[in-house]
Amino acid sequence: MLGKIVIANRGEIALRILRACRELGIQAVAVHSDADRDLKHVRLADESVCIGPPPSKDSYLNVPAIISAAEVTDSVAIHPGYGFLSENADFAERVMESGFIFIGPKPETIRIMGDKVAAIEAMKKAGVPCVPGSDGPLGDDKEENLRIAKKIGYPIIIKASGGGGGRGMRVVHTEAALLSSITMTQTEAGAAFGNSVVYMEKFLENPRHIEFQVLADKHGNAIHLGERDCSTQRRHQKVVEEAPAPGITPEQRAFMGERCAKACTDIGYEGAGTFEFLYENGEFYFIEMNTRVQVEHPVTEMITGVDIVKEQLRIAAGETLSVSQDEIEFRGHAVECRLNAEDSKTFLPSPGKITNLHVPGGPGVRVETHIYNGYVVPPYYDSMIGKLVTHGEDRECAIARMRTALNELVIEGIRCNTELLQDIISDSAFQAGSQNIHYLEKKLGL
Ligand code: MV4
Repeated sequence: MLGKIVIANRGEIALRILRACRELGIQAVAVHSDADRDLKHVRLADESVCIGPPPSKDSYLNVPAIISAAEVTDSVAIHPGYGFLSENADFAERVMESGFIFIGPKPETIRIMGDKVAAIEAMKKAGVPCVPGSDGPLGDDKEENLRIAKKIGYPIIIKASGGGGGRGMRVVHTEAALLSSITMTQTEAGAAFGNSVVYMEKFLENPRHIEFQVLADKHGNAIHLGERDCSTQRRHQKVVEEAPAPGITPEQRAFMGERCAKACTDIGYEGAGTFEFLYENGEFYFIEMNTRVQVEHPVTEMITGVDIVKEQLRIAAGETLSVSQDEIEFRGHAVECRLNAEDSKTFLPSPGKITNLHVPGGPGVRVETHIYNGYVVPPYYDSMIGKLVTHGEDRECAIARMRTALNELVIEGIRCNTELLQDIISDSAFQAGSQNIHYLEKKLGL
């Protein structure tokens, strides 16, 4: 097993990674900004190193500072968590060149998945179903682009190859708007991502966002852990996630899961990963792959019993996966609510001191948070302060437990989005499991 690792992240995921280290007997180094001296995992870690002033660009994105921290503490590996440097291929490369293990896929794999045109091409080749589209980058031939769009059929969507997660996209409804839309998306993409390559896809009007979790080791073994439905989102920020996805049959799960696992072996994938799909009219269409552990990984852990972060650590250490596909059973249903330090109605961030905290409990309730009574939520970072996860024998039970858990939750001193979450969980449309990617924004009247 790994001797000592650096946790290059903050908040709840840093604590989650620390707990996995504890279970595996791995020593853990917390790296933190000046604003994060009082983080729970910093207190609990074996060692801690301050890597810079509060702004992320000077601390959690400060590559030399993070690598120095690994050097001075005699660490052997770096876990990037999610966000920050987790999907930065150059960072992964620098980590390896400095003699450390990057806990994640190979830099080349991260680079391919960061280039959406390359990712789609790799997935098509591996037999993963993709959205009908331009089969590669758009060129400058106007007639050709008009012909491609006509063949796909309007509406179409133009996406930046360097984008992803909702950045750099434009929907086009008519032929008249196509050429100027391509030019505008190329210009914006060049400015935002330093890459003006764009591609075209059929625009799906009312899809669900369903993603498959995979694990792959360095010995050619790859498995899937089923899917999650992450359709309940606002401005590309997920709010509630669940596993399994309502209405997906065991046959669909096995078929798509096996496609994803096979794609992993085909491309030599190593680590935990997520295949993102749009799901409409009974069909899955691949859009992107995430090469990191995701915020919503706990719902998958709850229904499979597999500890995804421990698997990441084992894979990085060169071990084989601790479970085979035959051993994976899907049990019950899990729901996750993201707790954000923000106003339920205005969504304005609400940093500050937590003056009173009561966390829920009981059967099937899991709380993933770094906050504690007296903790001051700093204003510099993402507003997510934790996650409430419930599990039950079926979806109704998981939802009932979530309602109770949200009711029990008391966070005073700052605003939290608890009311919004109660509203969603109590909504008949959500309870029916019929949510698509437009559900929440429509409900909020946006
Ligand atoms: C799409 C789409 C409809 N059709 N692609 C947005 C985030 C990025 N990951 C891909 N996105 C979309 N791609 C086609 N061909 C609609 C979206 C989309 C979306 C996707 C997932 C979750 C939330 C979303 C919200 C708006 C648009």
